[in-house]
Amino acid sequence: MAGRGGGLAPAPDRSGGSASIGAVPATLADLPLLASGKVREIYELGDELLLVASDRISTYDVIHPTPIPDKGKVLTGLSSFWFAKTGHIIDNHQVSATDGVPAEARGRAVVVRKLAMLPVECVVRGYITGSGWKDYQATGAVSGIELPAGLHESEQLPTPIFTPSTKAETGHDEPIDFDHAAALVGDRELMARVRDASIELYRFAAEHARERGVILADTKFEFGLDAEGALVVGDEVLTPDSSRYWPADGYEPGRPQPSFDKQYVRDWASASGWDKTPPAPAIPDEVVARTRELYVEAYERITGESFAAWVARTAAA
Ligand code: PZK
Repeated sequence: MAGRGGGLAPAPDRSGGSASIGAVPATLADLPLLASGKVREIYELGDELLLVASDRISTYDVIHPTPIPDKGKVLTGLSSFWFAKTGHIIDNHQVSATDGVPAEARGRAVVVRKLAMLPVECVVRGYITGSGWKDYQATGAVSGIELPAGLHESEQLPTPIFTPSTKAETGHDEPIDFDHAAALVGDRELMARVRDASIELYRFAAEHARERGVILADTKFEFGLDAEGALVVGDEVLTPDSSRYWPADGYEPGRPQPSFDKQYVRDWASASGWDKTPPAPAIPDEVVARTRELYVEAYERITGESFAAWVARTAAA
């Protein structure tokens, strides 16, 4: 495999300003790393970007040293599925899951258009849980939206609500109200379109998932403006990492619900005696295997196609 270190090969020429590069880069190591998140990376790819999902998993906000095989492919396949299904609601940044994707990243990476990202996290909640439940208990409201009295933990809300938050560089995102989000974006009319698109995407996905036995409790979107100034949804959408998916079977308001994908790891991690501060413990083989199965099951339930079909569709020639 071609490495970074040899110093024999010249850097690929990415000048010229064409919309896409000619040859597919051999390896990720050949690409400039633009940003690294807890579980994924973004690389420069000529005038476009390569968004790569890893197999890393976090519980209680800490990354475990043990990967979940195929998790990155499942998340990329799910995001790609939703992008393809929701173009009637809003345009998205995805260009291709094949053309331009290096062989080693096939299935877990997509080429995307560069956007000017808006500086807010666009959360939609259909159920009251997590930090929303905490805020509701403390104040009766979430992101400035007053909710009915007497809601129970994990209860479905009368209507989905838009609860934006700041994008914290480090630490946790802070909930903000619509006015604060509009001020950060600098355009109230644009922010209203972001809110409406977010709620419409949530409604569409939650209805689709519910027909397949899965509750989409809440989700987070990121939007940007493309080269023409058009509003576009970016990042990954409606994946288990950006959303709370619950099995509909056994749903019962009044308590926290088990996560479709991560509950097995969380339960094991809790029982292990780990105090939930870094470093996270290694995950035993049987917990890894069961969790991988749950990710694959989520893909297959939601998309209605085999996970093997996604892998085959995106494999290098
Ligand atoms: C962009 N992020 C967050 C995601 C990370 C960080 N289409 C785009 N254009 C410009 N910037 C971004 C995107 C997208 N998506 C997204 N940061 C920049 C992020 C994944 C890994 F390290």
